[in-house]
Amino acid sequence: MTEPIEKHGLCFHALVREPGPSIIHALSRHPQKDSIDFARAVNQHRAYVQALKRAGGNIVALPPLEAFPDSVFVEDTAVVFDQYAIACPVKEKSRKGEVESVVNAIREYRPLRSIEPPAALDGGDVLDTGERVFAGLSQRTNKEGIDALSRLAGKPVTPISVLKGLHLKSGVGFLGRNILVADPESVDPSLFKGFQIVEAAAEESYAANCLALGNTVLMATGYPKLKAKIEGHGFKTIELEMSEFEKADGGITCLSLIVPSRSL
Ligand code: CIR
Repeated sequence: MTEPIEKHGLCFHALVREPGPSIIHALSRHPQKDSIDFARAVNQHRAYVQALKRAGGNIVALPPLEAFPDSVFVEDTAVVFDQYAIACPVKEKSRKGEVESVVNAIREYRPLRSIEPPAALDGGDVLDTGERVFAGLSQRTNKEGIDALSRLAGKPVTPISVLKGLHLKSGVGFLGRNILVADPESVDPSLFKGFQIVEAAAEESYAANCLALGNTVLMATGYPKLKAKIEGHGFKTIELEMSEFEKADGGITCLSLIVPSRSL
């Protein structure tokens, strides 16, 4: 394995789930959804897990759930805050059955709360910047879901209309130090008051979904302009092949649930 980048050692758990062969049937509106390659997806997922390890993560690997084609996208099933985690009322019928096994694993690290339908909330719509949470009003998350999140979050929750893409985090990533990466076609950057915005160019919008772990940013490979901008802010980047997950409408953050820990 490549040497760890983060010198301070382990500082978070990362829940992941390797894709099963059924990933070829994942929900998607991507034009190439019918060419998802299972073997390539597994290899890309393994490289992703290695990157999480390099960034200092302790990997919690859940077994593949063949009955659930989208179950590799664990991020959508729960939201993890410092004091507790929330089991998400996911809207898509074919994904509801993913939630139980993820929250059973999270129970180990955080007490659990839940939000009930008709509220709908996917973890991919929850962007936690520490003091403030932004929540996407999207194809998957409704006003009731955001209201319920606001009651539980213990910090201000700002609704943001998602103009393009599946989830809020499809178009916005939080790097830390008050810096956001954003695709201005997916969200109105002026809504993120007080934040410095690193804009993704239109042809690089897919890479706006990136995952900052300390000073290391995991991002999709092949987006040189955004990579240079992120590195210009002092971050290290790890580029990852994401083609098979992109065809399934998923991005970098979708593949893990990060549970910060001080006790490791
Ligand atoms: C879905 O449509 O639910 C999956 N194919 C993709 C989920 C991506 N998750 C995310 O953006 N957080």
